[in-house]
Amino acid sequence: MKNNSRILLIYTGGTIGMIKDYDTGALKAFNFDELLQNIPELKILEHEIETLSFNDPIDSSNMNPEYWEKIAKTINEHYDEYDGFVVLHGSDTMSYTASALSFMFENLTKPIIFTGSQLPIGDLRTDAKENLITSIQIAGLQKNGKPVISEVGLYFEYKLYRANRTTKVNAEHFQAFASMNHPALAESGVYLSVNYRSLWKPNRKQKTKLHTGFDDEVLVLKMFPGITEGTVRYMLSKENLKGVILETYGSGNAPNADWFLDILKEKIKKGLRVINVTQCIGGSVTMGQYETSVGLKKIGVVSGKDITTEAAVSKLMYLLGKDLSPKVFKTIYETSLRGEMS
Ligand code: ASN
Repeated sequence: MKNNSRILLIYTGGTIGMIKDYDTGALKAFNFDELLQNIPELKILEHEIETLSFNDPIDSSNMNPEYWEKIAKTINEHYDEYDGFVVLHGSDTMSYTASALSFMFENLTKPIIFTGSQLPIGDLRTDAKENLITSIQIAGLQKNGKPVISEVGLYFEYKLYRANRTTKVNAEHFQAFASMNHPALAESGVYLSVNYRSLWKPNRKQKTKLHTGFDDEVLVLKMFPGITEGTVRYMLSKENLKGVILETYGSGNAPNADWFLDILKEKIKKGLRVINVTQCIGGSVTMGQYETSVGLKKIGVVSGKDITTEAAVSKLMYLLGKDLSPKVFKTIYETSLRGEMS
């Protein structure tokens, strides 16, 4: 018997729908209809599934904010017609896109589940079928007539995560993603077990609102021992640069040499927004814990707390698009908007 969940399956590209190009031997995106023919199981699922494919499926390395907006607008246009959305996406930049969508949708009341695979769906050993079928089931989960998941999730290899907490951590393992600072939202075994306590609680009285107009004048500056004054100055002097994710060591530490702090101070004074995010995949920035982060705090660097770099980039683009004063920007950035920080 069919239950009432209607799911829109959106195909953007990625390994899941790729096939080998016999000339070059490389994997390239292929047609969505062929992809669907490889999953006859879709027809026997209890949910009603409709599909929509982007005209030119892409490897997710070619993703960008314009494309994020396309995905978000597609979902927004069909928001009232479906109970849940599943987005098929390459795994390489899935955490970035899914994080971006989490910021684009304020007061989301339905699931948007991102998934993909490490092996194409046509491959005998593929992980694509389980990822896709369980993602659809998760998107269709209802309790008391309401969706169980009301946030942007990422499902991969038996685990559903809050998307803006994830990072791709392995290029070969089927378990390609990790969420170090937030527990899995659900686990799939013989039963689908939902971790209700870790879910985002939506405010269903508020209307869902789509935010677009991200500002991409940003860069990620990863600290490494030996980085020179010239390099830092050159990067931060880029014309029109508005925001920087400073990937620091450990709990938010960076060189406390005068030249380094002086450049940052000068740029922050001129309006550059600088966010401190740790290079570690788990744990949090705590500015002031070590002498090597006291200076950053003093000059007005914003704390990314335990946000991932992926979520930090899209949160920065999102808030830069809002034209906020430096003070308001700092307060909002340091607040968890969609469960992206603890
Ligand atoms: N290169 C692929 C992509 O991100 C990787 C994958 O999907 N596993 O599109």
